[in-house]
Amino acid sequence: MAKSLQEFIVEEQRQHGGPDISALIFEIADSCRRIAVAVNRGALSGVMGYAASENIQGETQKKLDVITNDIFTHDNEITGFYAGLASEEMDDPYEISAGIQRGDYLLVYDPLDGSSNVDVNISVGTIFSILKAPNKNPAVADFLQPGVQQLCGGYALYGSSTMMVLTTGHGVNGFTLDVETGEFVLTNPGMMIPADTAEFAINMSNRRFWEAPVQRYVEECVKGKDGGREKNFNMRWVASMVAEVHRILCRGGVFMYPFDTKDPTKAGKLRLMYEANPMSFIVEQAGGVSSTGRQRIMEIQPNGLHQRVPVILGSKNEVDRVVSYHQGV
Ligand code: AHM
Ligand code: MG
Repeated sequence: MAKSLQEFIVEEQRQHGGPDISALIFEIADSCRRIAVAVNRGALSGVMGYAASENIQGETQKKLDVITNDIFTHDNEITGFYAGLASEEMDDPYEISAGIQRGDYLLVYDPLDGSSNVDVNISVGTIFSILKAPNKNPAVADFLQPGVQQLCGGYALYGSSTMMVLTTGHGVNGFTLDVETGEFVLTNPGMMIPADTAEFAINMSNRRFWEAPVQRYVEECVKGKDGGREKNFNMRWVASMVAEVHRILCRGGVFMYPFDTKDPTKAGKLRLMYEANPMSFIVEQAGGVSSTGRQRIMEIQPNGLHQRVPVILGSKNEVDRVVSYHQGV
């Protein structure tokens, strides 16, 4: 009989010890199950389109961004496990309401990643990261921990099926939601990213804004055997990081949202705390590599909750190649 998420996490905890975050993971999974329902109902709920608000990054929020943020925030707040919560969709950390017990952990999340895809019925996801809280009344600075300090990184993918993929530092495991029982079931144990790949993912429309090392790498991939590479490459771009990382976990690949000069005030598009760190934890635990091109992402000391970083992750040998092109540049 296939193992449920609950059974698996309890066993993993028993085997490896460390802080017991099993109950935190169950609640997150349950919240993602509820978000899956909201996402799957799609246009039936009348929640397609834009809300009349912008998030801290000046991006117009989709109605579902707001709804999923409310679900995830509320569900996890009331557990009493957290001293504070921080979301891509909220300017400042969310303060646990008076009357709710404050716990020992911090939760940071992007409740609906890839939300530009939601109106066109393409996969989206939730990304989350659990950190230890240094105190019960955390300030912004308490959230700014490098990715190596994460206790758990994970995502839920709302695709043709709903999946939950996570790591607590002991490998990466994937669970599929059985919609009939409401349970996540272990379907992809010990996920590993092959070291070699012939598939890359990047938003090619930004090409003129990239730095020379990424220009060089992508140029080589496009030329393939006609341009000095030993193989020809295929390209994919879903515009949902969760779907992109999931594909790479299933069959290898390299995903890049690199440094670009499109907006000189930003170093890239993706956010360190909500997107880059949890995904880097997963990718590294699956044998892959995750870098800005110049630095291991999980070693970056964050300087702000909504900080953006360049992201190059996936199959080891290809990411190593892109990183080597950055040397001395
Ligand atoms: P979001 O969190 O506002 O949805 O933005 C993050 C998403 C990633 O999932 C994806 O990799 C990227 O933005 C897509 O960007 P682009 O619109 O340039 O293709
Ligand atoms: Mg988002």
